[in-house]
Amino acid sequence: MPAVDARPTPFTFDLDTTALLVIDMQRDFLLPGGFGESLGNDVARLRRTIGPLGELLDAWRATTMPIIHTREGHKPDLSDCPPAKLKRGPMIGQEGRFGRILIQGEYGHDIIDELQPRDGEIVIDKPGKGAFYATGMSEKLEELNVRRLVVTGVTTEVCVHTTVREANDRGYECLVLADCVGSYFPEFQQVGLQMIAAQGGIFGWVADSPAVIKEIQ
Ligand code: C5J
Repeated sequence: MPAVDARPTPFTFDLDTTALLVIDMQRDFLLPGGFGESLGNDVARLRRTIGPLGELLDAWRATTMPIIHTREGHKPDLSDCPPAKLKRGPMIGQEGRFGRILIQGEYGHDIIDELQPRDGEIVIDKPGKGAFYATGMSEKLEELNVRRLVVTGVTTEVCVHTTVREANDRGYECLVLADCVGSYFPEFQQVGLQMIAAQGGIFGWVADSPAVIKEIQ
């Protein structure tokens, strides 16, 4: 079995039961002038993941292992957006530079051009932070016989963390790639990654993408 040099211990996986998860690499979060930036965030902190993630996708696409992309967002009538979420995120559904913010079908809701899903890759739309809540994620992973997830995307302390915690509780082993996950807040990036691998890997493992690429090429 391939073993990736990871913290706190090597991460072993096999090509039959491992999938790549790419979380919320959406224009609303990553494009200059978009939703994320309009909240006062520096999108460069997320955009640093695009290069490494592109290289990882190139290597992963040469294998038979599944690729699952997620997108955070809501139906145009916001019927799947809990009032509490809307209260703390009043811009959701409002008209932004790239269409209605975090609304399915809008330009800003879709995945950035550089990392657009290819034919045969799975796209899961999610109304929450976690990729398991109110989605078909569990069923899809069962169908694909996936037991391990290599996790990438944004943002580290929000949707990546929530998804890794959900996956951990469901028995999946998660390897989070530090150079392929991003936060608007450098301190959250650092601590968020530390939290995953602390206490013997309480939520999973952490590594960098070249260590994975080396094992799958
Ligand atoms: C946030 C996400 N930060 N994808 N979403 O609201 O992390």
